[in-house]
Amino acid sequence: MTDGFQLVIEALKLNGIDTIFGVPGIPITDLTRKMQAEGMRVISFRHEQHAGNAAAAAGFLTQKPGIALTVSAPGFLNGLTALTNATTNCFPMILISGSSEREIVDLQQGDYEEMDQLAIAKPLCKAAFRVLHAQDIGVGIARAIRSAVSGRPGGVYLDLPAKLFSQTMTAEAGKASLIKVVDAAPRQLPAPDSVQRALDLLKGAKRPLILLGKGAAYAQADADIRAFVEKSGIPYLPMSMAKGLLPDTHGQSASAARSYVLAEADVVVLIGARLNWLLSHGKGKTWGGDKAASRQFIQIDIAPTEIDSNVAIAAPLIGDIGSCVSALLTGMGSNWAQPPVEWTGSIYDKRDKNIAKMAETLAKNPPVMNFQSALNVIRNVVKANPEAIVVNEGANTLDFARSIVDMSLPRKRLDVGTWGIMGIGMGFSVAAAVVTGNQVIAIEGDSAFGFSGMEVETICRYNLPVCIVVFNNNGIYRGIDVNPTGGPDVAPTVFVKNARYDMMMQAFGGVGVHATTPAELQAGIDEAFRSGKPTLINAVIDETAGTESGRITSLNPTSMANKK
Ligand code: ADP
Ligand code: TPW
Ligand code: MG
Repeated sequence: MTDGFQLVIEALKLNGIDTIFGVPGIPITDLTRKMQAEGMRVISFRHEQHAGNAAAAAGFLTQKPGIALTVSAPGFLNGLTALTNATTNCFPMILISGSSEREIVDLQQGDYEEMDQLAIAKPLCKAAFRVLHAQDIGVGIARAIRSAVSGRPGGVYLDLPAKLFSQTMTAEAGKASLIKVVDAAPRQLPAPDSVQRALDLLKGAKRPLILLGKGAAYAQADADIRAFVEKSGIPYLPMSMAKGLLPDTHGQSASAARSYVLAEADVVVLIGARLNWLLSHGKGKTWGGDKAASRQFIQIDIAPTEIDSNVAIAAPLIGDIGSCVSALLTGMGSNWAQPPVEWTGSIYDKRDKNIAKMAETLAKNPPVMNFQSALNVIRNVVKANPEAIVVNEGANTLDFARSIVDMSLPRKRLDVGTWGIMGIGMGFSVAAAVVTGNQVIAIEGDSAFGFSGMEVETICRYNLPVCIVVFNNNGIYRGIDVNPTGGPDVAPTVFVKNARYDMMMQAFGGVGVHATTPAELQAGIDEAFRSGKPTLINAVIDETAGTESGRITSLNPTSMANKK
């Protein structure tokens, strides 16, 4: 005989899923034990949100759905933020939650952790399923996997009621009920006429630009994307998680001339990037105001309904990025004309000037460490260790790190993504270390770190090669706000002064370093990378240095009102 526990495990293993991230408790404690006994890697967290974030990052890095496992109602809700964030970012993951007795939940008779989880999850993820009978576990898991990774990837909820796990059936029937998913994310070839339309438009461009988004990083079509950029000779801009798809030092990178190219380009090729708020919706001042009217877009995306979501798209190219880019490459033939040098030359001039200016700033060593002098250290470490995975969250800490720390390999940068969400830091770090085995460096604002800080115990428990650098400026954005009433409470953005985050790490046997100079920071990171030991460096940053909301202060309601 076999039972629900066993069938869930076998269905996952049959589909190549060997790692799960979760928090045990009724009704899934035994499931986690049995998973471990069956050779799966079970990474147990302190809070479900971080297990969920780990699953999402694992999904992004591997193209296989990351699995998060939680208990009912509160555990499920704790995981839901991560599930929804994954869906928003197009990362494939499956949140599996145990649930209470259907009969009691539906009559609202007050069961242990009672909640209609399926109904709550449905509008917040890509797909949601519940399995009531052991013989349907195979189908449930197959549907969850397909939903997560096919088309536009996203988060899937799978509801497994407590009763399911103890249901039994013959081992033979159980085995026969499982499904090994064939071709879970089928290639989607673009229509030949849409390829031609895109090439015709691109051919006539005087000031073309390529924008690479995290969809392009996810697609793992690295060689073709690089070939397309290089063969076309078109300058490109990476969105933050597309950094490293081509090395940031690449001759065609327009990153350091971003505002110029966005305002001036006449034809823009979007590859796995949406025209959402991060790209000012494709219009307005960022896009050159009036010039926006004559600009034309080519958009490569797997989701047809993304097209025209913000501005008109002249040449949509629907398919998976690998197939679309390879079709463009073929269609370009062997003597594709390079873009006018007036355009590329003006970009590279501006870029080189800005890079020289930045180099001067980075070389300064102000008496109190600031974002630039600290990040200069990390920039050099990442340059020397291109395989290291950078996790990054915060406001100023995020914005400065994104522009200062160059990436040179694909999928080595994980950050706050489409929502600008705080709290991904430790979950993403754990997943990056577990899934790749590479050294991880988490560049964390002190506020950002706090959202998942308890997971340092998880990092120590599994002895993961994670080096966390907390940019400690005593608060959210800065540490200098004051309470205007003069009352005893500090301002809402201010934290305990001179906090010692490094001591949190020491509490769990990890290495804690207190760094007030770039040299101390350098020594701490060097040792962390050398030893691979869990390390937290409390980097003391000038508390006056940051700006409100980092670079997105214009989105604050007060600034919006002032602009009117
Ligand atoms: P960024 O934030 O980096 O600009 P977005 O998350 O806004 O990127 O956009 C990613 C886009 O990539 C989404 O519209 C998604 O549908 C698309 N996408 C994801 N994977 C693929 C793929 N394999 N092929 C084509 N498009 C993809
Ligand atoms: C889930 C709002 C955006 S950035 C930030 C908060 C609270 C912290 C900024 O301070 P930090 O960085 O990390 O110290 P720095 O370098 O500027 O001092 N809750 C969630 N997500 C978001 N985005 C917020 C709140 C926010
Ligand atoms: Mg801060």
